[in-house]
Amino acid sequence: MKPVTLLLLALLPTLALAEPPAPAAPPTAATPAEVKTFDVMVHGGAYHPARLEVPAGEPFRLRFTKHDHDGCTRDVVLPFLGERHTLPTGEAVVIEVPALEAGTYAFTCGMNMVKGTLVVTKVAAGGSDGQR
Ligand SMILES: [Cu+2]
Repeated sequence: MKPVTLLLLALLPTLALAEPPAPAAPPTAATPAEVKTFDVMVHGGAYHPARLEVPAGEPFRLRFTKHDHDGCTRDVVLPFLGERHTLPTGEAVVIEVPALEAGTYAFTCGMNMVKGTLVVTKVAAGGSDGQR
């Protein structure tokens, strides 16, 4: 057997381990350093949920998955970020959101008809690894 073949065989288990795990589990408080992802489904011309509670002061991700086929919800607009994203049907679009101050932030469809709200709330005590 050639040394190259042996090297490839040796690498095989490593390659198998490199397979990323399926991102299925909901965010938990057990891993504070991890950036949380919040899912928003878009179907029936509405956001589900239309109101999300997210923690203040830490970056997070919004993951929009659109199932609608008509035009209304094609784009999602996030005025507080100054961003507009096109949502392809059946494909998750992840939007990185920087740490926000407590408050409510709106996101809408491209025509400002369908509305969603982010309720950004200060998280009470514990769990923060960013202490000085
Ligand atoms: Cu619309």
